[in-house]
Amino acid sequence: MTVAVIGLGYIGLPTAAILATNGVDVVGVDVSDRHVDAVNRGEVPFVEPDLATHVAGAVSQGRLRAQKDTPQADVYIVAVPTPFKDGYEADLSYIDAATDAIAPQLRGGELLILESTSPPGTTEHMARRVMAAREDLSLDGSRSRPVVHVAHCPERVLPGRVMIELVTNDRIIGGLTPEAATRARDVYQVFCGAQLHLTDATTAEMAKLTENSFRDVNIAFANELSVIADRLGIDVFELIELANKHPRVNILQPGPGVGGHCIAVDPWFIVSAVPEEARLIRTAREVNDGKPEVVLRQVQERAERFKDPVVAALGLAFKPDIDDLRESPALGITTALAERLPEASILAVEPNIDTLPDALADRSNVSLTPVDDALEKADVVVLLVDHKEFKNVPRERLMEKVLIDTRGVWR
Ligand code: SAJ
Repeated sequence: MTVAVIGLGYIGLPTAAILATNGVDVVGVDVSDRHVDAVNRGEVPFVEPDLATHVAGAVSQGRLRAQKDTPQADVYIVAVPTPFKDGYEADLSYIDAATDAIAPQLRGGELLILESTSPPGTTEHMARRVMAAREDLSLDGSRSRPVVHVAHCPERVLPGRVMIELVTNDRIIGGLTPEAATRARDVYQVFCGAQLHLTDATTAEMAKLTENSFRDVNIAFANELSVIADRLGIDVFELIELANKHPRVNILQPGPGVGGHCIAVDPWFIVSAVPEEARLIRTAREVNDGKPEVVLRQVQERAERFKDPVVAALGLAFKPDIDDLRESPALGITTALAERLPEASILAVEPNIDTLPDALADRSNVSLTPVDDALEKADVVVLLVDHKEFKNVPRERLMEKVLIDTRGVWR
């Protein structure tokens, strides 16, 4: 079996590597020279624990190579981005480009798996595109034409734990036909030690979007509680801790907003598909997207009590103990503080990076500062990310500071 993995990003490369280290011949395809060259050297172009060992091993065994052209293969796994187009609709152009490159390579008998998180109906859209390009083929053997099997198997691994969760997470496999689902199961069985659940393609697409929407709605509940608790003058973290003592209550944690490229994005694909019906999911998105403004106002209001205030913003990443700043509410809040408080010095503390991102680098009132210095100098301290370095700060260092702890780590 030869597998071509299209897109060597956060999901495609780990999938390619784990197939290869389990004895499958894998060709990785990517539009980026940097990614292709790095993989062929046995290197990884981004940070993910244990991935580098898998890639280096697979390349040195001759099981994994990367290139820019789409080859002939028995199985194609498409793992390309699905960002927003205008508004909140998904941009399917990367999926379309991958599909158009695969279509001419097909001979009949191949399996085409879409892994990218996608709005309902995308797998069918992809199959229709293949059929439009290749009228000599079919999806089910009709009119005696050779079959191309098409399935959707969404990724559900947590960044930072990808190499573990690829093996330990159950997977949902949706076939356009039952045979497509069965064939896809055989592929994932190569490396996945958990259960593989078969269904149709649209249910699989919705399952993925539903998982992330569930988390988003539950974080929105916690974020709304944080605003309510503030108004009532009580501690939201204590409130949630106490409510969670009930055997059937399990509230998530509030924060400065929801970041990353999954939970803040995927629910909109449901809202765009069924805007009338998806009322709670839309509201949850709005609540979470509104939380950075709540934090900003709290900081602004307190900083304005000082002349030339020094504000320490602890954390820029979208979640703890990673260097990923994409869609990060902490980064957004720090940038807006620099803009709204031109007289203030903003000390940005992010132990996981060496240089400030572009959004902050040009601002004369922002500097990347070690945590100790920032705590020494600051009048106002806003904790935005629960990095381990901040949890360990001795409490006496925080005395006489104005504190805004959005994650409840210093309670
Ligand atoms: N967050 C809170 N409060 C919480 C939990 C999270 O404010 O109680 C915030 C985080 O700080 C962060 C955001 O939510 O800003 C998202 O972080 P996360 O750790 O919940 O999730 P992601 O985006 O890293 O990964 C999610 C996972 N989905 C679910 O847990 C349902 C992962 O399994 C998916 O594979 C991934 O999205 C994806 O690629 O879709």
